[in-house]
Amino acid sequence: MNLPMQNLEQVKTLLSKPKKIVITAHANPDGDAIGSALGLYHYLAKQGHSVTVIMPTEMPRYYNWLEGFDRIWVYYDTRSFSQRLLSEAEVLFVLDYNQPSRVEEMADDLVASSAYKIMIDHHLYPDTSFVQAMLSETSASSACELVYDFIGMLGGHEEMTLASMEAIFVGLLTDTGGFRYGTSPKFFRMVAHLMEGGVDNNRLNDLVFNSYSIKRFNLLAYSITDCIEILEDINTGIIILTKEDYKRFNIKRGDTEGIVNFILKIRKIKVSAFIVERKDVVKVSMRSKGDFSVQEICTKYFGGGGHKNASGASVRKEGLKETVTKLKNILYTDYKEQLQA
Ligand SMILES: [Mn+2]
Repeated sequence: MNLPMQNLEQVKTLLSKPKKIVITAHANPDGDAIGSALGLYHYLAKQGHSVTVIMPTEMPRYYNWLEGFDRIWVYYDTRSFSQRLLSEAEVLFVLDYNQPSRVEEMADDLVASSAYKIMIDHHLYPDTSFVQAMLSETSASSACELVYDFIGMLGGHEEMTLASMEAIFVGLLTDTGGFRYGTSPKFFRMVAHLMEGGVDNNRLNDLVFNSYSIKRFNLLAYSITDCIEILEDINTGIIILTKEDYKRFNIKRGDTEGIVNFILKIRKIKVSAFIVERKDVVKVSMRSKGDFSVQEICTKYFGGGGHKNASGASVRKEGLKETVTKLKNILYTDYKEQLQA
């Protein structure tokens, strides 16, 4: 099954000759952002294009085994070089995000680039004003699934290299929590094709899920022991980390990825929140089970966004304590019945 893509014919014509291409994904890149970027990178490079990947902010080191990881530029560290790449690009990919604000300080240079911009994403409410072509499907498991579909639309499934397939497999693994959420028969057909192409599911599972550093493991243990508050009456769990925790554990971007999911392992818990205090921002990430939409809460009350069962927001107005209190008030006032049902 091929999803419809806006302006596909235009994109095909454009990519029929070698182009200068820049691939971008969202700030604080996760497995899906990195996987979709590298999956597409390896495919397009093999087609003869000159391709570079730029991430807005620091990359979590635990994906450094992926082929091409060391060739990714971080805008934050290489600003003038990245600016030049963005302005000279003829084609620019927007992967796993759909608003310029999701690339933080890179947003102005991204929007200003005269490149033909192609969005491939699975989040709600795409901003269509800054792209010329779009493959946006909220029912897709991941941006990686859509990049796989996109490569198929270009007729390239049989030409994918193992490096490309492995990168895409990583995003499929991480955005579905190890093939548990958001899957479909079509999803598993894609998994089957990637495995037939040589992807080792066991090896990648270990690399992705069983590869905590001791520091990260200790931080997880501390978070779920000392920093958790369980609101049993509304089936909600909240983990809160302060600036001091960040210093004490020398927490780097990526170290906290996935902690919010652990709260959902508790029976009956419907909603989890992970709230951390950083330099001048409080970050909220939320998860939910079933029909409860944390996307509604993050969008309506905290100016964030995401998916129904996985959303987040950056809060700049309120501090850590105020944010926690605000969230509890919202849950008890507007959602109590739904959470107790
Ligand atoms: Mn994603």
